[in-house]
Amino acid sequence: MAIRQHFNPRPDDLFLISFPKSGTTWLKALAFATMTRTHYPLDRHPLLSLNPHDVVPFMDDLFVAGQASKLEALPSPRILATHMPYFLLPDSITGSGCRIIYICCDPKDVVVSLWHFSAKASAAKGRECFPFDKFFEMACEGDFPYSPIWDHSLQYWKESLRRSEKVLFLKYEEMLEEPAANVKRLAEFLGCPLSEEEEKEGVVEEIISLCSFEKLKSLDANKKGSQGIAVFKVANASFFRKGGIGDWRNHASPEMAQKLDGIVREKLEGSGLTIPGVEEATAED
Ligand code: PAP
Repeated sequence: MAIRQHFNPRPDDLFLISFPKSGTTWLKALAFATMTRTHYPLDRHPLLSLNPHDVVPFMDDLFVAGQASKLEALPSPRILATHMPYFLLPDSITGSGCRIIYICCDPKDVVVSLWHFSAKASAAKGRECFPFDKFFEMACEGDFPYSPIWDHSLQYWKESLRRSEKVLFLKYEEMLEEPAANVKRLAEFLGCPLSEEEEKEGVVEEIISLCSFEKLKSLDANKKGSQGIAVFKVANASFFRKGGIGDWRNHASPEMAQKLDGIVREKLEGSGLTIPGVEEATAED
């Protein structure tokens, strides 16, 4: 992979990493808004006219598109994203001491979100989409790009325990529940903590509001246009489908949910990592 050989990290690079459909777009918006809050007034912020994926690029996409030089042209500190599992990250990144923020999400919701996303992409190419049950089964088998989901999260979890000052591990569900606490945590990790004055002025709430699902979904920049390269182009609007948690209940049977939860629980056992929404074992399990 070209990226493994040719990517040149800078010491102040920040990497936003996730399994696809785990809250990537939201994390990009929040990290970018938090980091640039003193550069732009939040009511005239670039996120009002650009999609979060425009302001925080996927570095692997740029390599695949032969546009790696765009990464070199970005001013420091760069915020870059990837879905790569930890073991595939270039050694130049893992050995560099660069900061990483990882976000995870209940795998059941991830599968639903990914299924809708894939269905749209298939429809756009005139192809048929996998039936949901089959797609769900593939997730249980770990038969997806970047999979298995649990291994992806577990590797970054372990790294966050080993190097907590460099790797911050976030959970989508906790961010929805306590956005203010998580924005403050993000700001501290980014080295730009919110001052008392900013807190009094309501900057935290402004960041949350600017990056909220409803706000971003309503913007022209996210209703129109697309992301990706050549045949892999996807509409910006498809990154703002439903938002929130628990949509798996509208797609998967309780038995399917129990199966995936069971696999995830077993794989995470003893690691200390728990994922909100992954149910505790019941007596029948
Ligand atoms: P990606 O990995 O392809 O970039 P990602 O952004 O992780 O996708 O999408 C995951 C979910 O985040 C989507 O869920 P859904 O399909 O169940 O609707 C998406 O709606 C949701 N999402 C996007 N933006 C936000 C936001 N600002 N706040 C909360 N959730 C969001």
